[in-house]
Amino acid sequence: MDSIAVVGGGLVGSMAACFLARKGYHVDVYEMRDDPRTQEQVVGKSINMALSERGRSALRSLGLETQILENYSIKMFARLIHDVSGRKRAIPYGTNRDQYLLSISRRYLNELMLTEVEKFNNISVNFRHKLVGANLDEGKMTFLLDDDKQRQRHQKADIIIGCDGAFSSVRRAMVKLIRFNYSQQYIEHGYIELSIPPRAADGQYAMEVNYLHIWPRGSFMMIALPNLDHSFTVTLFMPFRYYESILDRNDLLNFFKQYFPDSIPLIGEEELVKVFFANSPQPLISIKCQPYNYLDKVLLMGDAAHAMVPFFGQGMNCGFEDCLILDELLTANNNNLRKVLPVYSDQRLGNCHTIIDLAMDNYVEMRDLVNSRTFLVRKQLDRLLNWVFPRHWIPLYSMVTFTRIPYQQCIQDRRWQDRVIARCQTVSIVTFLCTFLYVTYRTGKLNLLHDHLVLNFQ
Ligand code: FAD
Ligand code: EGU
Repeated sequence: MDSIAVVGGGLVGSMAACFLARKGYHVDVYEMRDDPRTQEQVVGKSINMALSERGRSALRSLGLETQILENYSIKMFARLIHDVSGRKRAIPYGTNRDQYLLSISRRYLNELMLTEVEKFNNISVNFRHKLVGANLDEGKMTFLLDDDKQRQRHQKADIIIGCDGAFSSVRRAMVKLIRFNYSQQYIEHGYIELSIPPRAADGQYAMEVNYLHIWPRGSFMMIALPNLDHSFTVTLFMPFRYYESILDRNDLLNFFKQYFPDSIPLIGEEELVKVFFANSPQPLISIKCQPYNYLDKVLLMGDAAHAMVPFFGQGMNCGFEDCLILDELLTANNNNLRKVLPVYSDQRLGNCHTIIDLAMDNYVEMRDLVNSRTFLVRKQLDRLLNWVFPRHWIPLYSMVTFTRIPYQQCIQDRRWQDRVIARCQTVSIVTFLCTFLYVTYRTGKLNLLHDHLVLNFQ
């Protein structure tokens, strides 16, 4: 059987390794960082994230869903929108309590996956291995072991799976070999993570727990997800030029007093100032590439294949679904991975490009309309129609978040819904105008109109 190298032991790499090992393949995982379980705090990436159906179904397939659901995540049944005056409004994700997102710690999930990886005796994990070069035709890889000593290690595999994130080295090696398409886009916004600690008085959550908290402010926004330790992780998304205009403690506190006043006592003035100025805003990038395979030798999965902006909460979910789809294709193709690679790429490309676009649409929508009426009206209209036609009218975010309907099909359904709404609008406007004209004509209030019509008909 072919030997497999998985480059990147993040969320998607460790999950891919489990699925492939379950099929009987021997898998070597190479991860440039140290084992997170031996470390104090993992810096950088967001601390908690929203897990939904696509990610859950992959975890379910590995038998990991139940423990996450019961012990290691927090259900978020609705968004809780905070306005500038501190008023809060809930908009549920579903019509009853059956639809919710799970807030889960990135670190916990990563450690859970690595512990799962270790249960397979046909997987070996190599930490502190940074891929620095590869000959993809021969399956040869060069790893940097120790940053100081420049120690290198050469390894070989029949098939290489690149799960090494948005700045993938495996992907870089593919660019030169085939007609590889690539595009990337940094958005104007960067993010900073803050924290709302448990309430000092009783150690309880300082805000309503089972919600995704949102502070939409038009050109920028803040969101907060609950953690198991009774804290919340708050993420501020804002254009870089705004960050650049906040230079000192005064600027920052004035800014928060103006736009997020209710959050100041929750975060704590001192902590807010400390954390804000100790961290620089992180960029957000969206990446599309094509194809995902190199012949029958290499495959890109997760962010390495499709980095997206986080405004649909789908990056990890999509990466987990990648693993499940590869597994399903293997089952359907006699577990012949070489044969499956190009099939996977063809099948997955359109769907991934669609969710990358949808995430960017949400970014634009968030930037331009979250505050405005149209967004809320459409959300409520969707809810109403979904309540009336639960099986036939599923809002776009529901299809994306709570089903495994391929992303491409989700937007086809959405286009159909948009057409229905547009037609209803036309019909109601026309009906309204006709009624208006008829009534004014009959009541004779508009004699001018009467005369005009009579004259014209004679
Ligand atoms: P990564 O998590 O980036 O892992 C890649 C791994 O490869 C890392 O461990 C890295 O050390 C390793 N690596 C990199 N280069 C090399 C190399 N050369 N050699 C060896 N190893 C290497 N998604 C959701 O589904 N829900 C959310 O709520 C959500 N919120 C988000 C919020 C923010 C602010 C951001 C930025 C992202 C969010 N995402 C969310 C997206 C999610 O974080 C990513 O989609 C997910 O982490 C991708 O996993 P990955 O394993 O493909 O890549
Ligand atoms: C951003 C950062 C709320 C986790 C889009 C909703 C997100 C998440 C939304 C992050 C928003 C925005 C949707 C889901 C989800 C909402 C969604 C965004 C999880 C339109 C940890 N977004 N996110 N839309 O509807 O469909 O609640 O970092 F703030 S889950 Cl920007 Cl459904």
